[in-house]
Amino acid sequence: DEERLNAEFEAVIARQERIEPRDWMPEGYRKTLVRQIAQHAHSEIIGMQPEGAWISRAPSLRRKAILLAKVQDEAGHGLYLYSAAETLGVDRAELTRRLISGAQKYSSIFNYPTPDYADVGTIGWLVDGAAICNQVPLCRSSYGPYSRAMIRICKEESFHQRQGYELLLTMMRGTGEQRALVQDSVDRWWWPSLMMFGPPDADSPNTAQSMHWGIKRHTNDELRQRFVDMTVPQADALGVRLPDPDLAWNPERGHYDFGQPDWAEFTRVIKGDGPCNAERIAHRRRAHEDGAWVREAAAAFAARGPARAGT
Ligand code: FAQ
Repeated sequence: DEERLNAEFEAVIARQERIEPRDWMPEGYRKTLVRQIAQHAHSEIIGMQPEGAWISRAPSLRRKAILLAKVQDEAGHGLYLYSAAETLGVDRAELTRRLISGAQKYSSIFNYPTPDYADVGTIGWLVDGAAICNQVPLCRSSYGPYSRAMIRICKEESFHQRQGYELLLTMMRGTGEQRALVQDSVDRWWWPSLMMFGPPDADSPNTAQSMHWGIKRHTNDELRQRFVDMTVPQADALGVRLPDPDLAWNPERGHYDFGQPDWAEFTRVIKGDGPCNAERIAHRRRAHEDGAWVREAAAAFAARGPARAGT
């Protein structure tokens, strides 16, 4: 019977149709989706911290309003994604516990510090730029709730990317000191942005199976190349230098050649030993504990059930 169900599942995948929550699915497919969607949700929630730190110090009311809206969008993306994960039979509270205990990962990129306001612009330009590159193909992911969540998320991410680029353009039109801050920020974020796409294909244990299942549509290296090709002309227009001596147009390939990030650093960061891992998790844990009374009150209110209609 399982064989027949699996054959039906494989046929849906082969026809590029969607798997929905009530459809039969192999356990490995469910597990891979929970892992990827939860990691993605955690990234959005932890990703609020590096930029959130600048809300109270943004240089104008306009910049503060923009940043507040962006960070709020990220909270919304996290909630969307937790809801998508819940359709696979996992509990959101449990996912949060797994994040706080270190049992589940979040993107390496959010373990780097944001010492300058220019970092807000660079995160928008490079980090949201990389996120879009990675996530637009996920709008065609084989799992319905995930692919649909991605459509709205990508629209908002592309707005975030433009606001980051506009911020950097403004600073590049400013003083020499401002231009130097932008360059320094780009120097610090370039390599970590390339790491967002995951390890090289040869070292990526999940890519082949995830591509077969249509969860991922491109390999890590394909998307990293796409990001570099998209970003180099934007860097030229901005007037910043990307910190890679090997970066050069290759007319035969029709792509830019580029150097490799420090993969040993990547491994350290995803194992918990990056510059800000401890701080990010401690902050998330504190926020979770501080919010306990809100969850208790909400649960008590919900438990009153239909009676509350009369109140
Ligand atoms: N960081 O076999 P693969 C955002 C792990 S965007 C940490 O290649 P896979 C928006 C991987 O989980 C950022 N861990 O894995 C925003 C696996 O470990 P595991 C979030 C990483 O899944 C912008 C192991 O390494 N976006 O938040 C990373 O096939 C600005 C082996 O790797 C997404 O999550 C990494 N960079 O491919 C918010 C997109 N790379 O779980 C605020 C959806 C790999 O077996 C501000 N996810 N690992 O223990 C994906 O597309 C995929 O999961 C990849 C990894 C491509 C990230």
